[in-house]
Amino acid sequence: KQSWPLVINTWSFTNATEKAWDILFNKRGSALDAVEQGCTVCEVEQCDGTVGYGGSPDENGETTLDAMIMDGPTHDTGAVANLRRVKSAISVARKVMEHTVHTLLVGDQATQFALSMGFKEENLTTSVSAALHEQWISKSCQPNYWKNVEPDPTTSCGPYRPFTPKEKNLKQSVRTEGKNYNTHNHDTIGMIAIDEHGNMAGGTSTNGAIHKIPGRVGDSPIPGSGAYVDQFVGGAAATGDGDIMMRFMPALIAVEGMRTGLTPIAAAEVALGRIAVYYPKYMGAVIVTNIDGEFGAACHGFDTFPYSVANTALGTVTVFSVKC
Ligand code: SD4
Repeated sequence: KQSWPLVINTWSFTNATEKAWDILFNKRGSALDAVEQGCTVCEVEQCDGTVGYGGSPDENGETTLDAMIMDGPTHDTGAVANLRRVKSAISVARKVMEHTVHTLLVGDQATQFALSMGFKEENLTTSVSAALHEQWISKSCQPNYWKNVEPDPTTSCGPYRPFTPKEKNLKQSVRTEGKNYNTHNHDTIGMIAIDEHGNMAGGTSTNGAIHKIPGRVGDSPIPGSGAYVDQFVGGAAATGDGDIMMRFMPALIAVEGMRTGLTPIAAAEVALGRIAVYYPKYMGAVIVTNIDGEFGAACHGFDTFPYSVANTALGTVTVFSVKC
């Protein structure tokens, strides 16, 4: 039995879900519009400080944005990574999809494209992101090195310099052994929608990882990693430690799991389980729906993962949560 329309997104970003649901149900709009406008709500609200402007400053203190959108019926996809000085990342991604033959534009050139499409150039720094950057810079790691003391891998401090192999291992041990993982840097919005015609779309929007090396791109704008939809099977979207997750394309794996007959929940678990083989303590989550509108989620490396859903059976936006 089919349950259309439906929207599901990561975390309890219920205003985003609400917006998407209003488009799908009240306005009988398209899945693409629902995903774009739903994620836009989070860009405007700066959901958890990890979507939109004014969050996750890079080591230069700048906020840059990653986003993508994928259309089920055509498999058309648009994405931007490291988008600078433009707030509406997912809308720019949609323009890439609809007005170019490309899939992914990055950095300043993505900005130039956005400006050519009529988007406004704005400073994405706020007093909050400036303070985050200031705090980080002031906690320099350097004295530890001079005294030949191992840096605490869980301390985030700047400025960066290239890690030695030993330091890199120490850093990586956060993902393999799980020391004090920073739980508050992993709140990308990823959304999948199915409209009343059964058309599916998926998308993501994030400001990425805090204190990243400028130029770093996460999983969110990468098709198959941040999100993936197959009109004949289902869709999935991910959130979490993108530097690790993008090596495993969990959104694609979840959809392929459903193709082989797995339930959405089982497919989500398989996708995340692949990553845990290598990085037992990484943090991440996926939301999944099949094309019939059966949905579920899985998470790894933290306590509970809330996600938001609306469909006709629920009648309203409902927050579910899954134990990791
Ligand atoms: C990233 N997946 O860029 C994102 C992080 C995230 O809020 O979920 N952040 O790695």
